[in-house]
Amino acid sequence: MIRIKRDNILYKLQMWDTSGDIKYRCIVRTYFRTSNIALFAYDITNYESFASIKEYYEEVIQHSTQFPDHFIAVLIANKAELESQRKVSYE
Ligand SMILES: Nc1nc2c(ncn2[C@@H]2O[C@H](COP(=O)(O)OP(=O)(O)OP(=O)(O)O)[C@@H](O)[C@H]2O)c(=O)[nH]1
Ligand SMILES: [Mg+2]
Repeated sequence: MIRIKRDNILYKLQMWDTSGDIKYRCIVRTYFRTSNIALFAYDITNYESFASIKEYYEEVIQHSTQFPDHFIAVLIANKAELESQRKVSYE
């Protein structure tokens, strides 16, 4: 938990690193419900990891019932140093 105080308002930032594994799906859902932001990371050398983001995104949007109008989704391209093995184009 990170606490940030700005203009006399205290913001609490709490992060969860959840597993992409299907067997933890039900547990992971309980975190979506009260979250404001989701970070989706894929591996640039693994096209399947990129293609599967859509499914995760829809799952998160569907279950983020508390803040649906203010939800922020961020896409992260990981393993960026492995440019020579890239399988996901910039399109
Ligand atoms: N080359 C490279 N390898 C990375 C990078 N980030 C993670 N890895 C490697 O990728 C593999 C998988 O990383 P994890 O952090 O276990 O991936 P994850 O998505 O959190 O996996 P789960 O928690 O099981 O869903 C590991 O061997 C990491 O060392 C990166 O930026 N570059
Ligand atoms: Mg992990």
